[in-house]
Amino acid sequence: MIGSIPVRSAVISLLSSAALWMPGKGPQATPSTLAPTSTPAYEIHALSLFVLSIAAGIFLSVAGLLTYAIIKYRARRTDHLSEPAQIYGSTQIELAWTVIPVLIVIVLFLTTARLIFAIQDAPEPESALDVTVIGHQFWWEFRYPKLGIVTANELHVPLSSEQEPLPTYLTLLAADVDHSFWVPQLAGKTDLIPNHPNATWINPLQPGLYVGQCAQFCGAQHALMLLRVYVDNPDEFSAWVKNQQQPAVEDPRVAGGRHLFETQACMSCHTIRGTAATGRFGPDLTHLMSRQTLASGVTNNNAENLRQWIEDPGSLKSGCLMPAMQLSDQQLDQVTEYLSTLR
Ligand code: HEC
Ligand SMILES: [Cu+2]
Repeated sequence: MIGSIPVRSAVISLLSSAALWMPGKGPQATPSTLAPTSTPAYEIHALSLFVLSIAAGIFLSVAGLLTYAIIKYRARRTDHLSEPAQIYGSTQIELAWTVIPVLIVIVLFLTTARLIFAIQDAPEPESALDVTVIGHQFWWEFRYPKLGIVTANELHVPLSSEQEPLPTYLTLLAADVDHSFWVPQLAGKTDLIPNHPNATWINPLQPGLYVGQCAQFCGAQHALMLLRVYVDNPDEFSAWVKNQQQPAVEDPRVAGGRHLFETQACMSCHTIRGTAATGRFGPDLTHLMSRQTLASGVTNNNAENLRQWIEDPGSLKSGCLMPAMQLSDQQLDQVTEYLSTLR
């Protein structure tokens, strides 16, 4: 029944999924390994297509031979019910189906190993940006040692290009348990392991927001440990850097909220540069309002959600490691107003 509707729609869906394998035009709303926009991701994508084509070749020849045998040797009314001739072994066939798969496995192994080493050993160019990524249950800390910036959950990096490469080199550390840094359009997964610094790099060639997430089960809220990477044009990036380097905004109108923050336990878990708060257990809040989301991407960053988060973090991210601080309504308003000034 070739050409009947089920067959036709199957062919169409095959073709449209083939279109998905085309390199992406830019950032995608859903993380995808099929739309790479950064050097290591391109190479991984090309390798995966190579592996897929070999697997498809194997599938087609096995399925083809199987179909041939099923049709050619199907039961017929004229069959005698006698046993077929019993043959023992064939050295040629046995050799062929041992040697060919071994060769295929060797090719797959060598091409994969070569790519892994090529990515890992890529020399870091002078122009590269260094960022230290620290995985915490259940949020990301980003430190830019040469720029004196500390931020959380939303990583900003400059746009790179073939002519002027501006890659970002990431040192990956963990504060507690294993995590895994994975932004599929930019690079392969790399784990963050306590006491074992790892490294990876990205070289994004198209601007925009790339999403990803922790890809290692690291505890109750592993699934809400989301990652956002903003690939900024040069002007945007230097404006962002300039703002992050400033100490926290001081607005006398919210002095009450600031006083509360500095006298509650908030200060022992969070840093706000220029205040008494120097805690490192939770995210740096010096420029909290420069982030678009709260608590590693669980919700939009606005006054309403911020207040709800401070009142009861578990209502947005149950099992997270920030306690509900039992503040009164008035205290909640004051602290929210204060944090809302930290642009
Ligand atoms: C015991 C340590 C601890 C205390 C005390 C604490 N926090 Fe947190 N806070 C955290 C942790 C951990 C996170 C990250 C949670 C997550 O994303 O899983 C966090 C996240 C936040 C965030 C979101 C930050 C971001 O980058 O999205 C805000 C805002 C915040 N805390 C405000 C406060 C305020 C205000 C207080 C005091 C009323 C407070 N915290 C007290 C540990 C703490
Ligand atoms: Cu994690």
